[in-house]
Amino acid sequence: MMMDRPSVKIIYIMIIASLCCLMAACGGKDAGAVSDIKEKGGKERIVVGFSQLGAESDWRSANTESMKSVFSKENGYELIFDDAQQKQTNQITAIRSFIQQDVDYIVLAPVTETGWDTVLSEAKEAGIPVIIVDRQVDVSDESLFTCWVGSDFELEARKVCMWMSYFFNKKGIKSEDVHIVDIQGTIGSTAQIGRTKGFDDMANLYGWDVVAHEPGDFTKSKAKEAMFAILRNYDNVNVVFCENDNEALGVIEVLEASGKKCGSDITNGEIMVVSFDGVNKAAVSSLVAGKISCIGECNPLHGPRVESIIRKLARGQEPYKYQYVNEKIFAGTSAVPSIMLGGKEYKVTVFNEETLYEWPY
Ligand code: GZL
Repeated sequence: MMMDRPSVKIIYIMIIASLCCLMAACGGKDAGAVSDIKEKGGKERIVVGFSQLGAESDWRSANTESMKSVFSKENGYELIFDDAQQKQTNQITAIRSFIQQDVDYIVLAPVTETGWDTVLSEAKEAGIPVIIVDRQVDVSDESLFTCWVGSDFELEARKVCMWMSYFFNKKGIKSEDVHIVDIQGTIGSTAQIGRTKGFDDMANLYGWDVVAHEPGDFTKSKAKEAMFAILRNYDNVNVVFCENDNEALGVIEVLEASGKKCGSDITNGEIMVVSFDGVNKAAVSSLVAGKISCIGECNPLHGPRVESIIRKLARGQEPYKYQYVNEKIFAGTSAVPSIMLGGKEYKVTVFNEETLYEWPY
């Protein structure tokens, strides 16, 4: 029996309507999004648990911001963020919570190097990859973490000390006339261990008089206490090696309050201050003003680097176990255009008002 035209027409409409409903049932997302979600293990979002050690410095804040801006809902992630307030026990608790929530990846910025074996074994047992970022962990079995990305802190220190050596040579300052103190970062952190080792090795190599090491915990307040103690006990210090910018700002405050001038002319009584990070705006302004003579860059923008690792893992690829970030040397003067270290030339980036204006932090 031949169907009349209206019946055929109705069937066409029903077929097209069914196809539209089918498309809508696919979530209405374009093919790209669906394949992208498939790439992320077929879930609606990738869940990342991030244990951040604290908020002690501008570097740390920039590092947190970098992670949060990358692991956003818009980018297809759910970020579970925990600020441990400088306490390893809080980080261990956070990691256990991430395991309970069965996150897809754990990212850990460890406050110090030791004490991670047990909790990382629990994460491994749960089959959750752990990415270490910034500082490192000292564990008995390197299979307890998937990989690490961060800075070479010892190299940072060697570069800043080499800059000083070039500068002292250029100004005719003898090594025995350099009386230097080290305001250390959080004791036991990779950044402190590396920067202190680089400092000690280079000071020894060049015969500088190392007057003292004082813990400054990467904070302005602790560094002020340390500098006050140094001024009470020593009267010959003419160079202060600060293991981060926040410490350097505290040191400058104390030196200026005690009537001293911060600058590179140590032959005529100024006190040279050098530092690390290059994230704190006030510190970079002090570089331009000449109150800080040299800053070893320590780049905090690890968010994209960690995401690149996660995408590799999601594709079944194996990232490098250790990934070091390339970093520069910043100075307020062009006296030392570049340094040679380990057979490699490092050009010095000279900061001025224009650089300051464009500085991204
Ligand atoms: C270095 C980082 C250090 C910074 C400090 O990567 O661990 O900790 O240099 C921060 O500013 O507090």
